Amino acid sequence: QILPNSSEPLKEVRVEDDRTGLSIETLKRAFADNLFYIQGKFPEIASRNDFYMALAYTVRDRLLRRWLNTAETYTRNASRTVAYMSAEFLMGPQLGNNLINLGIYDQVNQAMKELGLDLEELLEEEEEPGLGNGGLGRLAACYLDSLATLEIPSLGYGIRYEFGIFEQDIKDGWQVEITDKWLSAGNPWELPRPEWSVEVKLGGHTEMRADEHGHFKVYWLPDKIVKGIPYDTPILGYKTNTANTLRLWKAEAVESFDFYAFDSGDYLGAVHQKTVSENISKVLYPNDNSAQGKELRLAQQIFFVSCSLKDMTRIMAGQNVPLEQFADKFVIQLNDTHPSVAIPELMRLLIDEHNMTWDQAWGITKKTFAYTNHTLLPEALERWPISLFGRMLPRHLEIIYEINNRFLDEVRMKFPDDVDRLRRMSLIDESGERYVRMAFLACVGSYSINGVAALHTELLQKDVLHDFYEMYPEKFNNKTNGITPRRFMVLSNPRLCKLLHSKIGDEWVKNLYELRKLEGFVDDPEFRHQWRQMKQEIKQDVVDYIKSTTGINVNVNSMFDIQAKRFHEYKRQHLNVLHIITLYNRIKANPNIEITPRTFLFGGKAAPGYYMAKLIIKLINSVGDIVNRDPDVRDRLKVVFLKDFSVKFAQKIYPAAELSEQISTAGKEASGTGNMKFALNGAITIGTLDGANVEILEEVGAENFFLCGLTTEEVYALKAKGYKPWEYYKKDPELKLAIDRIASGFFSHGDPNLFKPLVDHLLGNDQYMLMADYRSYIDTQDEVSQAYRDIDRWTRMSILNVARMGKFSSDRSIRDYCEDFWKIQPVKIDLKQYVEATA
Ligand code: Z2T
Repeated sequence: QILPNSSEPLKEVRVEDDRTGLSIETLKRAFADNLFYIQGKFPEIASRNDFYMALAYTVRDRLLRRWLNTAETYTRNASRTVAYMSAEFLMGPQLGNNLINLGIYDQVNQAMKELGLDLEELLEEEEEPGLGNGGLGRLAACYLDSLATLEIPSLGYGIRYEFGIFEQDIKDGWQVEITDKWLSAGNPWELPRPEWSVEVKLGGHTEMRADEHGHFKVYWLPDKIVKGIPYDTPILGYKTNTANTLRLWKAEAVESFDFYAFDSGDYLGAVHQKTVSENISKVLYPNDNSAQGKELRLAQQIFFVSCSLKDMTRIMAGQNVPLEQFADKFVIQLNDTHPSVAIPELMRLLIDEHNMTWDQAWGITKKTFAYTNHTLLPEALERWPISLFGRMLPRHLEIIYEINNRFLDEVRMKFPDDVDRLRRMSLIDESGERYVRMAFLACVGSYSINGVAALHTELLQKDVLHDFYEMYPEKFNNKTNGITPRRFMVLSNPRLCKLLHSKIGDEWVKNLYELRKLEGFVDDPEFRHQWRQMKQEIKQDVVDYIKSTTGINVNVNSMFDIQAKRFHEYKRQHLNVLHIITLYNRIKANPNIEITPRTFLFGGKAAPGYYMAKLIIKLINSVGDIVNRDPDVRDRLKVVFLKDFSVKFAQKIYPAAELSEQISTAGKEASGTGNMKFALNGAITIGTLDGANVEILEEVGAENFFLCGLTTEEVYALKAKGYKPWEYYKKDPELKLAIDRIASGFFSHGDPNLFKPLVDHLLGNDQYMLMADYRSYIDTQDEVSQAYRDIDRWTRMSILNVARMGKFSSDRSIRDYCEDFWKIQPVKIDLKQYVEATA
């Protein structure tokens, strides 16, 4: 009997697989299964982390089919692929983003509710992989999201740091660093792929030897070998079948070390070697926009670059693509110079290990690499002392010398009799101690060189890379940065999304220019009311959060004025502080003065070795201690330092912002991307004409942007004619009083020494020209205060900022890269096909 007869009850029919099904019932069953079989817990004793892990595995199961299908399709088609090489990927928490991109947020939310769990709480539980410092690392993460959403075959290559960016605590107003242990509770999002491990050589020397045919060849005899193990994380596209891969390398000792040790009896020595090898992927260097020149950092760079290039040759072999076609199969995007040692490494692979001629190898190399520059700051341009470089990478140094010889011949040909130009452009800096100039190497070895905002690219061409622009004008192009609206709107700002949904639908998630349709509602008073209501609710959440984490009472009706970014003098958080002190001084002079209530929120980390940045953090907290307590202030001003700014935290804070502080010295911030995240969430910018601010202003219109400060040309001109910060101080009584208050010890329990280094900098050379920009900044802030009092005007500005942010989607950036010089087309992933083929 096959069919049940009518007297038997019907058996439950499972049409969905527990690992793929999306119905609420199936999700619940899968969750229970994972809690039991993976976490090994009964619900009664499960911790919140167990629940998080069970849910993470439930979601991972649901994306594996996409992931394997994507890999299979790319392999079958031998698709042209972008390899995005970056020392940093600041991914942020994965669970929420995967729910959004899979389109199952609401189902999972409901399933958890029915199990008596709160999805929000489970999302909170995730330790984010903080494998980046700031903008550069987060940009890489946004680009991976857009690449997958646009269905572009791509691989992210980087380092699986055991310790990411440090956790920040504040003690007595000072930053204290705590090591980040993001892996301690396990990482459900990665799959180790030990079968694809590779070995990397380091140190030693080179020798010329004849091969069996009597041809002379260079042999590199390293004194150390480390193993790289790839760990893969799936990168889902938004509502597509595509799941690309982020492949991060972990360093381990090669097994053979132990055998050598037993042979020689030096067991402890071998164990020590093991530690040395594993150190390579141990910790992220915590500097944003400054190069440290440390040996271990160079080891990290060659390590991940060499692993990745070998991985790419393995992939090609698997697809029967000959190495001669390397540049057709892959384009390698260098995220700054951190991976630029890939240029001599690819040359070495092709020549030494695959017997190509120099010209053949160089032809391929020059067609493979594209270089993105992210900074104009001289201290952030990487240079490696020749001695250090040659000790670790003797063969690469030889190759760089050869590249340089041929390059300088080219320069000589194009610009005869220009000795000074040769000296300026040489890949080797010989002005004192000799260095390899990595940005120059990247320029020579790439077919494309791009800046990250229009102004930045212009300044690269005029200034930092001017000689290279004259040499290779055709290589230069601009690719203005962008941000992913999936994480920084759909996931982080559900209230705003709901309101948008009711007016303009959801098309904007994949085509951000659709936000323009909002302009049609700006004159609708009911809509403006809803907009304000929404902002108020978000602000209230943040007020509650601040109360519970810091104990500080924040007035929800005050303007939320936020500066959240890495601490650096060029970003001028201390200019913001001078404004706070100025308002405070006005109150002290006249306690009944009319003042627009403001809450000043700061977030961000300082590099552990950057003394001045840490002192600025201390200053903010010290000013806050006074301002927040002074009864004369009557709660009209509040200063809050939100510690441990991270992607997770950023997602909470951007939606609540009303004023976005983007006040770097003109010509210093390459682009900025926080500026875009704030504006997309309805904050209005007060900013200088720097980085992408210029383009934000252009998009939103001058009437919806508060512009202040000198232009880049004015900064240059003022420096050229001789800048005297002291004069500004003397002439502006409000400025003088603000500085004097700091200098006198007013904010430091009477200690005039605490902030002396800061004051001396400002009145001495003031490299970043705070004194010159102070008056313009304060006057503009006074306009901001005025504008805020006109609720309707402010709301319109806020709506129009959101409506006009279309350009700043990372989808637009990635499309530009694809069309302009990657020359890669989307590849559709068909899920059904594979299921049938394997059934
Ligand atoms: C970084 O985050 C940035 C530039 C760097 O230059 C290094 C780091 Cl770690 C070497 C930032 C820029 O400061 C910022 O303006 C830009 O928006 C971001 O990279 C992404 O391009």
